[in-house]
Amino acid sequence: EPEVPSFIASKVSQYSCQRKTTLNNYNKKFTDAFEIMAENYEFKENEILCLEFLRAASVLKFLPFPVTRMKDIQGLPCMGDRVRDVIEEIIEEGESSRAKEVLNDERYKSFKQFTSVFGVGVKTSEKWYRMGLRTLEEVKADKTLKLSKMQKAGFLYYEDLVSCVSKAEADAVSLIVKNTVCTFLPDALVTITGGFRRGKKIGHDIDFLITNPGPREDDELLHKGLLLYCDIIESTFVKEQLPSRKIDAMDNFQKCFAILKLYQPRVNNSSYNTSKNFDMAEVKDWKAIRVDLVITPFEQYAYALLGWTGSRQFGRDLRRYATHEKKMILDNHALYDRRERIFLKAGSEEEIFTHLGLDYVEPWERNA
Ligand code: DCP
Ligand code: MG
Repeated sequence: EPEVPSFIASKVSQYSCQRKTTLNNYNKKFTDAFEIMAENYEFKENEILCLEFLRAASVLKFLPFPVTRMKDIQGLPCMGDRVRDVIEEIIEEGESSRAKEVLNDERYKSFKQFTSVFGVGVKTSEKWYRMGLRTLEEVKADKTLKLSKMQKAGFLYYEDLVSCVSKAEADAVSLIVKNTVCTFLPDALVTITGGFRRGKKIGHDIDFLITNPGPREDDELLHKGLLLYCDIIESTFVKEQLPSRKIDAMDNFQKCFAILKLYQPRVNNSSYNTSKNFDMAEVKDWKAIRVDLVITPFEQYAYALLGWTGSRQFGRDLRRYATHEKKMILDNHALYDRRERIFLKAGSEEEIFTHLGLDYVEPWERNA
């Protein structure tokens, strides 16, 4: 049988930061089911079971072959009973009845719709669901609801925002952001992070990291025009503050969850569009695109880049590894060595891996 000879299940690390995970997933059948289970637990705010399924998904994404028998997962980490039950059923039946139940569950379906709106998270969904609301149409029709500025923008540009961002759109936006930033800060470094840096061809948003070498003059950058919608979060980072221990820590950088207006060349379908009566004004020639802009001090750039490149699971495991294997605390700003009681400086991602005693993992190998 075509088994990869160098693959030894018992040597697979429980930490995804010690594995190389490309976008080449041989076990999508399984990982899709796990991600549905995980999302349902997230909606129920059951972090433990959510992480159990996300970790299992991440292990199967790393496997260099498709799982076809229970023997294939023998010795692998993160394969608890709940996970094994789902795998077994998919092997035998071709699909998971539990994942299917979730997809048909009323609460899950409502939360899935609600959280697809920019600015709506689990907390808001919970509130709407308790009020008896079930669909986005019902939410929109309820005039007693007080929507935040972010949620109003989310509904206004909903269709554009749920349609994913392509690599081509990311490249176009990248040029605009770079040009705009450089007119204010000529020496600034602008880097695409998130899924696109990991080689993904589509994403739900485009993440940028902006830093300015030399003296800090970037505070005003986000306050100058460029954006359709912009929610600026001021930096709350205080010098010498210890890294956060939270598993999904929100960082303290100045950042902006924005919606950008991307003008697109109109698709010119000459047989229809040349009509004299064709009203050009009615054709929307732009698309709303979600963009995260994160401004980082130059000394923290490497940590911010590592954190914002993700994947989320890769970041969680880096922090868990730092805490449990190295007695260090890692977040998007810094790495603190608790034994030595010092902050470890890093000018590149490679140096952070070295501080942690880890082999370097390339961005496209962080799709855990
Ligand atoms: N991130 C972070 N802190 C936050 C938000 C995100 O460290 N407060 C990190 C984890 C993510 C990365 O930034 O991996 C980018 O976040 P996204 O939610 O945009 O995730 P991706 O870019 O990986 O996926 P998508 O294609 O859905 O945008
Ligand atoms: Mg992203």
